[in-house]
Amino acid sequence: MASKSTQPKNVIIIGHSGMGKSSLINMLRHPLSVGDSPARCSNDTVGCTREEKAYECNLPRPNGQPYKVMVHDTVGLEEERWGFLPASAAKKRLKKYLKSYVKENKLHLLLYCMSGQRGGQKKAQAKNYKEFKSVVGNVPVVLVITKLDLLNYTTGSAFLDDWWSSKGNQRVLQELGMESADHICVISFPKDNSNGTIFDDCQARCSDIQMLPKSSPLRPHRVFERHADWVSSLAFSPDETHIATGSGDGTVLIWNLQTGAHTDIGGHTGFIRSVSFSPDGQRIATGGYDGRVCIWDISSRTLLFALSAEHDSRAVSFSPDGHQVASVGDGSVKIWDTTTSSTSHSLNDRGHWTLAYTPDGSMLAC
Ligand SMILES: Nc1nc2c(ncn2[C@@H]2O[C@H](COP(=O)(O)OP(=O)(O)OP(=O)(O)O)[C@@H](O)[C@H]2O)c(=O)[nH]1
Ligand SMILES: [Mg+2]
Repeated sequence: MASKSTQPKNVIIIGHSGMGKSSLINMLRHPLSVGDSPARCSNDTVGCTREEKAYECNLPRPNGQPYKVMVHDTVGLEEERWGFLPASAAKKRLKKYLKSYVKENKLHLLLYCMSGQRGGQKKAQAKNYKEFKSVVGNVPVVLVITKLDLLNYTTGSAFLDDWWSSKGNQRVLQELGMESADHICVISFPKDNSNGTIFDDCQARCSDIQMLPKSSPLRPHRVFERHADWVSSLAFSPDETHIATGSGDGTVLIWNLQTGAHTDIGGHTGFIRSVSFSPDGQRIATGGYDGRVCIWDISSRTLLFALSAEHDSRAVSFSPDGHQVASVGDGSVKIWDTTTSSTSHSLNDRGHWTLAYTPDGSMLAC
């Protein structure tokens, strides 16, 4: 049985040189664990970060349990002419780096870092932004606006959001095509680099960034399209490698989550309302509006039993030990023995729409 993925999520930070990408990483990793060194930051106009590097961040969850995220620092774009990497080379290098993660489906969030101070650079930013957004496809991109302390606003953290909304920057960025899944305005000084009250207020922003990898919009991992009618039921296989779908078109398909390939295992003469894997993942039970509950052997695609439910089956479920299958529908509840296919329990009752076994299989709720 395949185990659940425990791989940490990957967040990659990109942006023009000197925008505060490395500083942002230091902020996220504060306080550093003993033996860890911070990402190198510099005021120097020569690009500071010279190679990509992933930093492990243990970000807090609302429930207090930290979760691990790999935050990747990258080389800066558009260094001045005295930088160490020409703009086109930096772009090429960064695209290659991003593609290697996108290809493996291992990029979860892209942070595009830009300074709120340099108003005149928005067009250049927009050009790069759109280019990189197209490289990452449907991975969510979040804009991180840094260096807002350098603007002549009054103190207090409220001015950070002010930059985005009241100052009209959101509209300008949108007009330039910089659509993002979210945005965040920060001062990205490392925490031990005190900058008075503004800085203290703005440290709170750190937690907003920390939450981004968790709260970013859902995106489809894979889209499966084949059924000729709606998908009316679905279930993951116990080892999480396959998904079964039942449809209004009467077919049951089993999809390989990795490759996207599907197997048609058969079906019903009408709407399929429910599918359930056996605990060992070898069989699948299906319930349909043709009044049948079917048990299929998945690897050989054979119908093991077609059981007469005497109701339009609305929900089916294997028991946790796999020895029983239960079905509910209009007017009755039925339970069969899955080795003999004989009815082990039957109850005429009002109609039911759903059912569930307790984990030890001793009770059935419907
Ligand atoms: N005033 C101010 N300075 C900042 C802020 N964030 C970063 N800096 C400073 O800006 C300089 C550049 O920051 P880095 O984090 O090295 O920038 P970078 O984007 O990693 O730069 P490259 O590695 O060259 O691409 C450093 O001196 C930082 O201390 C901020 O929010 N406000
Ligand atoms: Mg850097």
